[in-house]
Amino acid sequence: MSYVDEVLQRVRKKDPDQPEFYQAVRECFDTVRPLVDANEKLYRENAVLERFVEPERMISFRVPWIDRNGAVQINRGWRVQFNSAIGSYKGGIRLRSTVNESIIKFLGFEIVLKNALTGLPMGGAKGGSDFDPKGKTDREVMNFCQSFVTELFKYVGSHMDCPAGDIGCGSREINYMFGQYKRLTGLFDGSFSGKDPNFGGSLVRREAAGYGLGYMAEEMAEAYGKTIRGKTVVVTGSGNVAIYAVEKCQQLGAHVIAMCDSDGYIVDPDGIHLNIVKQIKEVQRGRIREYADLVPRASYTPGPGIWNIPCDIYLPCATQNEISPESAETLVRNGVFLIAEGANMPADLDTIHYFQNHGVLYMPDKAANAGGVSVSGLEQTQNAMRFSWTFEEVDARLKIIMHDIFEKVSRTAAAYGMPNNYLAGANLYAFQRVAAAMIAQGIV
Ligand code: NDP
Ligand code: 2IT
Repeated sequence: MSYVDEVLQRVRKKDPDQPEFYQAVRECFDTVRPLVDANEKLYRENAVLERFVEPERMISFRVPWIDRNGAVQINRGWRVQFNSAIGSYKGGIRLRSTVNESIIKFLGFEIVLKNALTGLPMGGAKGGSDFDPKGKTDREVMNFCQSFVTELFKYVGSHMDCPAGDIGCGSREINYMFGQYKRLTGLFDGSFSGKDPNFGGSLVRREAAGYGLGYMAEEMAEAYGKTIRGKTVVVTGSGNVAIYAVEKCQQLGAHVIAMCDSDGYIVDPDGIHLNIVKQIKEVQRGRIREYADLVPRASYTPGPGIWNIPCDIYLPCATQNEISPESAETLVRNGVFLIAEGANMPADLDTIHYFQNHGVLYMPDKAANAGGVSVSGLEQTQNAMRFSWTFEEVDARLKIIMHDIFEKVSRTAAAYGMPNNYLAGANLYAFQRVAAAMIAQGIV
C-alpha cells in the first residue's frame, strides 16, 4: 500500500466520526501523490504525512453565557492550532449550530495549505462554536463573545494565534472578542483581524475574500483569452464573501443574477441590486426573500436549487458540500465554464473531478478565497507597524497576491504535467512548502 493510502486509512480509523476532516485530507493527499511518491523515503523518515494530519493542538472548552431571559446557556468552543511550520497560527472562527470537531478540523487542515499559498508568514488554525448568532440580540451575542474569549485569550496573541471571522462571525463579533481580549490582557495588538478600521482593522478586510474571488475569476478567464465582463454569474450565499464577490464581479462588468441564503434563492434577471442586499443582510440582518418584496421583477424560490439557474460562472460562497453530484451535472448541462470556490470545500473530490473532466475551469477554495486571510495578514502587519494603509494600497496588494497565487498554482500544475488542474497545482505547491519547513525544523 502506498504511503498516502496508509495514512488515509489511519485517519479514517482514528477519527471515524469526522467525515469532513477525512474529505479534506483525502482531497489534498490524493492530489499530492506524485510529490509524496518522489520523496517517499524522506517523508516517511520524517513522518511528514502522519504529522500533517495531527493538529499541533486542539482546545475544547465550555462557553457559559446568560440569555435575554436571564437563563444560563452552555455552548462548546474550539480552537484547532493545526500547523505553525511557516508562521504563527492564523484563521477564522465559525459560529453556527452545526459546528463540530470534524468541521473545525477540516477548516484548520485546509487553511494550513491556503496560508502557504499567500506568500505571507502564516501557519493555520481555525475555531468556532455551536452557538448561532442568528435570532440573538446584540447583548446576547456580546455575552457569548466575551465568555468565548475569556477562555480563548490564553491561547491567542499577535505572535501566537490571530483569529478572524468565518460563517456567523463578522465584524460585530470580532469587535466584541477583541474588546474582551484587550480587557483581559491589557494589550492593544494584532491579536484579532477583521476589527473595525476605526481601531486597527485593515481597510478592505471586509471586502477581501469576495474581491479576491472576483480577481481570481478574472485571472482564470484571462488565461483562456476570455474575460468575466458580460458573463452571467450566480453567487451562492448572501453573507460576507458572497456580497463582496458580487460587488467585484459587477465592477468587472459581469452580470450577477442570483444569490441565496439557507432558506431559498432570489433571481433578478436585470442584475442584483447590491445596495438592497447589503441593506437586508448587513444592516437589518434579514432574509434574502425580502429582496423580492422590494424588487418587483425579482423572484424568490424557497428551498435549495439555485444551481438550476443557467450561468457562465458559478461562485459557491455559502458552505461545505453545497454542490451535490446532481447539482454539478445540472451546472455542466447548463453550460457553466468557470467555477471558483468562495466557500471552504463546497464540493468533494469526485465532484471536482467531474467538473474538470467536463472542461470546466475549476479553482479550489484554498487558492480562490485566500484574499480574506491575506488581508488579515496585512492587518497584522499594519498593527505591528502601528500604521494603516489606504483602501487603494491594500486593494492593490490584494490584487497582486491573487495574481501571484494564480501564477503559483498554474505553474505548479503545468510542472507536474497537469496543466489547468488548479486543484493539483494548489495542493502540490502548498503541501511542498509546509512539508519542507516541517522537515527543516526537525521532529516537533
Ligand atoms: P456569512 O455568515 O457571512 O454568510 C454565510 C452565507 O452562507 C449566508 O448567506 C448563509 O445563509 C449561507 N449559508 C450557510 N450555510 C448554508 C447552507 N447550508 N445552505 C445555503 N446557504 C447557507 O459567512 P461568510 O460569507 O464569511 O462565509 C461563507 C463561506 O466562505 C464559508 O464557507 C467560509 O468558510 C468561507 N470563507 C470565509 C472567509 C471570511 O473571511 N469570512 C474567507 C474565506 C472563506 P443563512 O443566513 O441562512 O445562514
Ligand atoms: O477561511 C478563511 O480563510 C477565513 N475564515 C479567514 C481567516 C482569516 O484569518 O482571515
